[in-house]
Amino acid sequence: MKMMRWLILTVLLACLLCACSAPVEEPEPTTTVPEETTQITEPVTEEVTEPHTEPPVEVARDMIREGAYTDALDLLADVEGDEAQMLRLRAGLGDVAVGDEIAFGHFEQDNDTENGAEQIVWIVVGKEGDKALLLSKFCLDTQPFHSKNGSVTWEDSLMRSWLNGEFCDAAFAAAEQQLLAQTELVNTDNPRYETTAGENTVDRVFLLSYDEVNQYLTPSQRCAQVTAYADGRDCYNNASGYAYWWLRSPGVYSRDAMYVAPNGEASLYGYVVNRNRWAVRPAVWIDLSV
Ligand SMILES: [Ca+2]
Repeated sequence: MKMMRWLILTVLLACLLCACSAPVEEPEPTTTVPEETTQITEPVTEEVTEPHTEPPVEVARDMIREGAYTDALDLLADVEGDEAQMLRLRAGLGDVAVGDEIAFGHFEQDNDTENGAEQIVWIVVGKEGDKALLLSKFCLDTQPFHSKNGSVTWEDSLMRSWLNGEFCDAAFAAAEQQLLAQTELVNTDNPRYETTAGENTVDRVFLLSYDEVNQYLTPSQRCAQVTAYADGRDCYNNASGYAYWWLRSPGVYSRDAMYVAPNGEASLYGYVVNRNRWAVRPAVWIDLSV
């Protein structure tokens, strides 16, 4: 029995020693297993382009610049405002080429005021850059060049103030007037009699000068008939309806202004400025840029 206790004690001791000398196992490094996450990625959205919000007038302006006049007119059909109206007018003129006849503005012509004023027909007689020189196809009215017989130049003439005042307001609506270019007119002296033409002027509506007739008009374009309205106002015209129409250049004396006769010849001698049966054939430069 004593022997048995001894044996048990020995075994226990041995176990204890064994336990103490056993290498301490390093703890397994704890590896963190990443939780399986469902990554919520933002849905890839295509960059949404804004709907075309450029104002119609700006789109129409580009169309006109590219010559797409009909498209511009369609786009502007229901657009209100002065700018849209001006662009409609410009698009309505289309390609303006020398030799074309175009309708622009209104003036009484058939001598029937009850049906309103008729469209003015213009001949495109010149073009420089974005500007076109228009000359009325017909003699639209009769007016003296100046109110009284005396020395006068284009600058101070009644004709100039009538054309740029009463006539301009009657013939062109506000949007149409926006197309009229303020143009510096070169006023040259009479080449034969050296009568002074006075200072250059800046005008929207004017009479052609002698030099401009020679520069821009074909022989047939120099002959112009009167309208029924001008005829009704006692504007002189021959059996075929052709009139004498004033130029802004001075004649033989400073009390005279040049004119073009029914046969298309310009008179350097001119006629006294208060002559009241000579015709008015207005000219304008229009600005076609938008
Ligand atoms: Ca009428």
